[in-house]
Amino acid sequence: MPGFLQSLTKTRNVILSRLASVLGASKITPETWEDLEAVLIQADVGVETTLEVVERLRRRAQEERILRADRLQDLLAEELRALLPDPPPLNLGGRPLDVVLVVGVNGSGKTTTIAKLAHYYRREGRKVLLAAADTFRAAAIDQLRLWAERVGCPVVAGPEGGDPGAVVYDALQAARSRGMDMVIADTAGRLHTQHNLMEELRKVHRVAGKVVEGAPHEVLLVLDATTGQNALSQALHFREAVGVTGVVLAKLDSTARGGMAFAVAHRLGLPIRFVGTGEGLDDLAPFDADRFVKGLFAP
Ligand SMILES: Nc1nc2c(ncn2[C@@H]2O[C@H](COP(=O)(O)OP(=O)(O)OP(=O)(O)O)[C@@H](O)[C@H]2O)c(=O)[nH]1
Ligand SMILES: [Mg+2]
Repeated sequence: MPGFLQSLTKTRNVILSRLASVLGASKITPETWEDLEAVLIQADVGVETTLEVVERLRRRAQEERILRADRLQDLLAEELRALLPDPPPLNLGGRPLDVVLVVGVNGSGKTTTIAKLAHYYRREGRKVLLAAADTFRAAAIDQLRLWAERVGCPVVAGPEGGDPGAVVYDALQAARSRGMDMVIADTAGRLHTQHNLMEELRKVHRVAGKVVEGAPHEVLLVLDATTGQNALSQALHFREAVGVTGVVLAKLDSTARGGMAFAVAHRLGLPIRFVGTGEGLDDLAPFDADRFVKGLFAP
């Protein structure tokens, strides 16, 4: 999937250009560590995670008697890779109806991601139905309908301003009676500080569980990668409110802050499942930790 490596271009450019000067052929000095910290922080790995990584690297260099800075790049790649644990497979498949709830703040990329996911799973032979549970604006419902037309899958929507729980309820019933095997539900963007909206999300979650056992089987939080570290506190709150099971990192192609993936995985303990690599239907790639880390250092 060329899109995946390509989407790392901006982040890679920040890391590589600076890393080249830090890890030249010179001897390791105390400044090497400081400079390395600066590179990682600039790529939005986050201060805490950066300090941890560089400290581990420093210790390893000492133990393994590494004196030259140019030998650090491989070690750095190993330490970064270790921040991305390999998660179990997505909790999808093996049941009559899978339910995926998609959540996130305003404009993070939810609706676009849902269209991409529907396209992705339809190609895998799944029968996907979309639930337009973002009832906030009529435009949101129209946007999902337009995407669904392009993807070629049905949508269940309710009236503008209606109850999103009711939309999800109807969508799940419809999916059953129409023999669909996957429902992906769009939700309105909300801030974690909007308590009533977070409560509404909990309700949608509960409704899904009443209609289909164990639903939602995945709750995907769409984070806008261009917001870097700011996405972390959002993620914490969504995780608390609705038990997020995984992250989609949207807009990875538009940012040099791709390092935030490490902080998300490491500090939140949430697996990154997909990355958004552009605005089109095909611009979604399953997250691959090995390729992600390698892709940071070489195109
Ligand atoms: N470059 C790029 N743009 C993206 C990606 N994903 C989404 N976008 C763009 O981000 C903008 C917002 O996307 P939406 O899908 O409408 O976001 P949303 O979270 O549904 O927004 P609300 O429903 O208003 O909360 C759109 O212009 C998308 O084209 C991506 O992976 N890469
Ligand atoms: Mg939307």
